[in-house]
Amino acid sequence: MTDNRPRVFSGIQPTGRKTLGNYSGGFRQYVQTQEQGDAFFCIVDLHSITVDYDPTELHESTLDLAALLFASGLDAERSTVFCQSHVTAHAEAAWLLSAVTSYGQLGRMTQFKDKSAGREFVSAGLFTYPVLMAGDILLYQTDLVPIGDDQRQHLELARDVAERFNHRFGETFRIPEGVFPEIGGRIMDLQEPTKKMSTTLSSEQGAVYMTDPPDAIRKKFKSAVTDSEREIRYDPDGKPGISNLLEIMSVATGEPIAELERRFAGAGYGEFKEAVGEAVVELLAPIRERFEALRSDERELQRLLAVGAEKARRVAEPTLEAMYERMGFVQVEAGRLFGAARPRGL
Ligand code: LTN
Repeated sequence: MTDNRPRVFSGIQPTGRKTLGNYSGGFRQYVQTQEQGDAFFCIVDLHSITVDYDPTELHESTLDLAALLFASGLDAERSTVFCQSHVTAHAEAAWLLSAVTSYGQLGRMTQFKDKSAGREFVSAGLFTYPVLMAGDILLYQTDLVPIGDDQRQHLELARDVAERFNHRFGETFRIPEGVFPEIGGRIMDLQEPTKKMSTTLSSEQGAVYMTDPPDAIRKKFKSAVTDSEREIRYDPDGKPGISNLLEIMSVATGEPIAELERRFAGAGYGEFKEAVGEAVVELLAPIRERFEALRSDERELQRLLAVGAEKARRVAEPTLEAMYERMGFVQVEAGRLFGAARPRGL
């Protein structure tokens, strides 16, 4: 049986506590796309070593993220959820693709410039990060990549790399397209609504975390910063605080913003903020419960990740094989073995 659904791939970094912004602009899309396509969600642990990190934290955050992805509704039967480091093809593809990646283009990546600015130590990995990401996407013959706006430039580089490879070595890769969230892609900080809600930059009160307990969520919305003009109307430039809350409420309940404006016309800010808080509690409480259950069952998490890795290898390996062959490497056996037992040196 052939599968004509589009192939979907996205990567998520196992670092930092995931916020409501990550849910709204990421996890929510993943769960939706799982219904529409043959979807792969990769915990990109190899990307996380490109900046200063702590091995114990990486270990814990990787399991946290896996549990959170399943808790948010990704289904191991329908989607492939796996760790990048479990599929060695990723690291190999990155090296091969570095041959068709321009040094100049890597130097123009705004994320690299931002993350390296003023640092005493900048790893080579931070510079080649987009090559690893291109490999992630291209190994799976991906059609669609759900990502945030901040990843546009990296996706563009992946497309350039694919085209250059295809041109130089023969048609090997599909050219992927980005899918960007229409609503909820920019959830703002509750205390500083002109700044994006961020794991690293937001204050504890400014960010809502996906695993915050209900009372913490209620408190954060109660103290959310609003605007001086007392009217509940969507106007991100003039009324960033209220607009952000409207957007959050729309994400949480699925109701269009226009409808919410009507529903809360004439309501006070206090009442509105409380309603938004309740909606978010309702959204996140079941996710948190599933997260706690799964996170405390490490054996089950490991099993799910092993299933994902095996499925991912079967899809990635043939692409990697074709890359080696077309680039002129000597093949010693028809086909290579799947999995950890595959000897490369023979
Ligand atoms: N760079 C991305 C994470 C990422 C990714 C990918 C996203 C790594 N590989 C492949 C989509 C496809 C980020 O920081 N959000």
